[in-house]
Amino acid sequence: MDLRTTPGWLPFHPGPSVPRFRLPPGAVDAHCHVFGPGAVFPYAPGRTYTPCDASKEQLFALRDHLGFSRNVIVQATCHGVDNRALVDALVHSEDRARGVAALGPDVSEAELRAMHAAGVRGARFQFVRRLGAFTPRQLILDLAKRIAPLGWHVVVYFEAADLPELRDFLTSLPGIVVVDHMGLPDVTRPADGPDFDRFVELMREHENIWAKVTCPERVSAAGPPALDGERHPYRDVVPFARRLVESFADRVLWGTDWPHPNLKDHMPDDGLLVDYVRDIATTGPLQRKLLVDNPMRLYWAR
Ligand code: 0GY
Repeated sequence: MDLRTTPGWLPFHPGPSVPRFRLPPGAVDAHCHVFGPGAVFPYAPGRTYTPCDASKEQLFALRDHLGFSRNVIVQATCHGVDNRALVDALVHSEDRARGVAALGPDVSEAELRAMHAAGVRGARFQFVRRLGAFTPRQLILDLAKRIAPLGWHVVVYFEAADLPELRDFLTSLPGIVVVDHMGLPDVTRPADGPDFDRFVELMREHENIWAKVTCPERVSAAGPPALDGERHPYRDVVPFARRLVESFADRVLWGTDWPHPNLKDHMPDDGLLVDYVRDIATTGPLQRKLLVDNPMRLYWAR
């Protein structure tokens, strides 16, 4: 297999700083990935990008460096519906990682049960055009019904402009539905304006919908954070994440998104990203819910 990365690929930060924010004991990095290594776990033939390898050992070292206790590893599209790299990371995590898999139409009950035993607790479906074909909606509904008895939830990844069209479908899904990266809001619009209100209303009206208040580095319109020593990065994204954390304290999750696939203009310092959490969850109780209680309830209690 050709393992050359996509042209212009930015490798993850080689030496993340030590965060100034001390994470609460038991904190979970609830959104991160493993890539390959491609020589062992080949990337999917139909992928839209080839990343640099990002191994489980590197992920677990980052976990320890940043002060997290656990990871939730999310299947990225470059591995398609071949979840072997994910499952390998889970079974070598000493029960310190759970997973979100990608499922195809042919997945068997035995495969679902084996993934559950390894630590998978959710299935992810993406609606972001640049990442390739979408799973047909009827198939997602069928799969959502099949995974519900295992106590799994559905994770969806879409862009804010597509929410009006997706809304009826999303609200028809059974069980908990977790939205990646706050539904990728346009942060050049106001956090209390009609666009983001749409997302907030979706969560207000549907108590089964959760949000990951993740990925300021992807959502920010301001570009790389200034290295001013204050360590308050991605200020333009803060009001969006903070609004969700304060409105839905029991239904929000946070994670690094390491190794940050497909970023174009800069690669974040993961230590600085952890400091970002202080600005979106500003009290100890909110921080504990976001980083410990919510992910533990969703991923380790079932
Ligand atoms: C992308 C690619 C993927 C996902 C993420 O933030 C993410 O979870 O980056 C993917 O699944 O391939 O460019 O957003």
